[in-house]
Amino acid sequence: MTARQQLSFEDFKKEVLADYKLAVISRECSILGRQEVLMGRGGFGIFGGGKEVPQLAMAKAFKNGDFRSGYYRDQTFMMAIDALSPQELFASVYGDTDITNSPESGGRQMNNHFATHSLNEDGTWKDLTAQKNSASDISCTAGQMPRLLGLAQASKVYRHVDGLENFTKFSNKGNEVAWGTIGNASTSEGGFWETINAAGVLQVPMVISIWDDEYGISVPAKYQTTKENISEILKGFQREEGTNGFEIFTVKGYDYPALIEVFEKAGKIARDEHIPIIIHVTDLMQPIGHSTSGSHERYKSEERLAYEKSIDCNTKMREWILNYSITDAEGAVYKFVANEEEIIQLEKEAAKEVKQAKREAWSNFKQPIQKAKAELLQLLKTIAKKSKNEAFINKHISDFENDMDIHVKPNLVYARKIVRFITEEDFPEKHTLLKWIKDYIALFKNRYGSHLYSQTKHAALNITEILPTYEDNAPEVDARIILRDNFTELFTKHPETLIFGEDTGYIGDVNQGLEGMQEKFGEMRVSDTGIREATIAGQGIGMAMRGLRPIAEIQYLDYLLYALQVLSDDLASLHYRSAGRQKAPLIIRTRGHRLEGIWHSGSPMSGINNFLKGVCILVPRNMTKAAGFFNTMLESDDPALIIENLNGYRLKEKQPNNFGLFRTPVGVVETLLEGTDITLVSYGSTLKLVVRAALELRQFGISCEVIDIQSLMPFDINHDIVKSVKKTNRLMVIDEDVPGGASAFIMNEVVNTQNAYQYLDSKPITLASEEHRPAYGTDGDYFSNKSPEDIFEAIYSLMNEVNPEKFKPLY
Ligand SMILES: Cc1ncc(C[n+]2csc(CCOP(=O)(O)OP(=O)(O)O)c2C)c(N)n1
Ligand SMILES: [Mg+2]
Repeated sequence: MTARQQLSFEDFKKEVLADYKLAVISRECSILGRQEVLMGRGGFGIFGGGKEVPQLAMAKAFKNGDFRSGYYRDQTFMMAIDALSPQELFASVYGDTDITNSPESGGRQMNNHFATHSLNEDGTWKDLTAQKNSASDISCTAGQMPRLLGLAQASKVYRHVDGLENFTKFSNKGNEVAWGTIGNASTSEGGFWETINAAGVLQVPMVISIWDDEYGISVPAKYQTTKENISEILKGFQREEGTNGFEIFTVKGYDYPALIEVFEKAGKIARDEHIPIIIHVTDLMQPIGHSTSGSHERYKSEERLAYEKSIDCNTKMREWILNYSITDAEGAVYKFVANEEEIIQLEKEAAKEVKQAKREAWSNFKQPIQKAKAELLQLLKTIAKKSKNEAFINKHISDFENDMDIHVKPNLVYARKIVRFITEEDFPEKHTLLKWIKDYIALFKNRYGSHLYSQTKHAALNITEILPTYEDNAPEVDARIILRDNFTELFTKHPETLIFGEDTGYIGDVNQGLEGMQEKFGEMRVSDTGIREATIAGQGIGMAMRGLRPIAEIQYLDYLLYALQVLSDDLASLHYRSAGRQKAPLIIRTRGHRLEGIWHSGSPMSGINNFLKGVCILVPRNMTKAAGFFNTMLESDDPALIIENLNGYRLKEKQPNNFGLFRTPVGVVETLLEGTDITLVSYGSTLKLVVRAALELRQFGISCEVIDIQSLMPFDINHDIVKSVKKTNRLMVIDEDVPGGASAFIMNEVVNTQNAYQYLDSKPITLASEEHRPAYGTDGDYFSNKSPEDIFEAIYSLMNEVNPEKFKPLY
């Protein structure tokens, strides 16, 4: 061996031993982490034991700028890319809410739901190309797949779209790979298959590793996977001469050198050629079972457990290290370790480091809680002495002192119980206590409650209104033209915008709101996709996480349900679950409400509203308003769902002359008609009917004030509706959702949150659709949704109750 070869052997040896040590550290974390939970120091624990070695290999191929989209088993990988320390792992088991201790979610997520920070504390982007990135994990099995597609697609966009040269914080010419990980059993989920097919079509730089331990909790492969072999059945996706498709590798999870080779190769193909890759990593196992919720001895046989032990990747790597020996031409022998003692030493060190990390994490978690408890006890004792209820207070103090529970909660429970005994007294310490409680609650409300929406100056609520302007002789045009011309302006102004969906590209959407745009902006920015709403949403989320401004089109509102899991579990929770350190300002464009038949007329707004807390839900009444929302949201860093009116594209609207500039404000209502007898509140397509009914009622002496909500979430932030009710003293909410749906939400906002109840002289009324789904055709609509006649009569009979002399019964 030459001196140089010797040196490189020394480097190699160092790397191998460092890798093994990390594998041991990671395993120790799993074992001790589980113990901590079983001792009551954490609510739940799930760990990455049994999957250490392949993750070391994945980390070697993972470069700055790359993204991981994975699941709870990946702690070794996260440690290997330096994005997780053992101490941080334990902090998240304890649920430490200090984000410096638990950077992955600041205590909001279960442990091992990893994330790196894409955003600085002030919400501005970090340089993602200068760090190794991980999207924030979600618990839903395979839920990480749809976004993986978008994370990978972003590289393709950055490589091929002109005008993105300045986006250097996000990409270096599209040389970034998105790495997915998924458990074998989770490949049974639809999201996995949809992603695989879409990635094969799109040809994006994505490497999916399947960690195969032949189980999904207690359910073995024979109930999960056809032929019990995922790479076998994926073979049809293998690319061939002249076709698109995947490269597929299979490798044993304990074979360290083979794993390194496969991951290097996969990374290179994906990075250079933008080809998606599947790596099926077999022969993995679970040394301590699935999670702390159970023990696998319950469902695995003795033989199975013994077999698993025999393929433990850490043990196998250890054996490989011990047995490794090469002899050079001169007969000199090279080994990683001289004897087993050396390796035992390394293992002892690793175990010691983990113990120390655990101790520090626990002390960091417990110290502020105990400090608060000590302060509080001192204060409570003084209060007890001064109070006439000393005996009662002392009982609580003594319970508090004996309570060994180390959480924030007991501090508040006892303090708040004691407040009840001093309501009639007044001394300085009482006020100190009241302030202490208020401040302590505020601190943790913020730690647990911040960042559902953006808190930056780009938050949707901070983007102010700009009205559309018109030439004197502005023509009335088909409303879809207004959308088209506005999108054209936006796409010219913002090279980072792209739009995609079913029939979105070549024909420019089913209603031609994008007519001619593909020709103008290219297939990469205005594109058709397969019929696959979940991954359309995922594409949008992933690309938005990498600095692009995607508009994902869901062809009809009713089909949003296919994407709802992704939008709810991933998009809506992203900013919140990462405690404001990741964002995906995705805009979802769709069209819905009243048209023709069960799946093209639905208005399932209550479901959407409830599932998408964290996303702006915008319901414009016409296309000028809709275009204004697109303009607003592109200035904002919040995500949004914009629902256009299906029956509005061919209606005439006056053509503005400030396309791309006028903005519809989020969270602000608009009064369309002023009136004095009743406030009518509605949104979307229904508004036209409400206005018609209101005008007809005018002829009969009933004066209606009509308010367009425009934005279901955030809702009427200026509380303008209650101002109207104060004047009219009557309220009716009209929509096309089911009874008790969005109308109940609106009623609660107005009557309860805005306190309109105190101004009401009549029962507040909701007028929604029938409970059954909207039936086909003109008459189906008439008997499913509320018509202007229904609205007229409902208001008229309310006025009949108020003044039966003036408003004689209709029937
Ligand atoms: C959509 C969904 N269904 C069920 C669960 C409950 N669950 C959590 S992990 C798991 C098994 C996953 O097995 P596998 O994908 O093989 O990963 P492993 O834990 O074996 O690494 C299940 C059923 C979940 N988290 N999400
Ligand atoms: Mg499994």
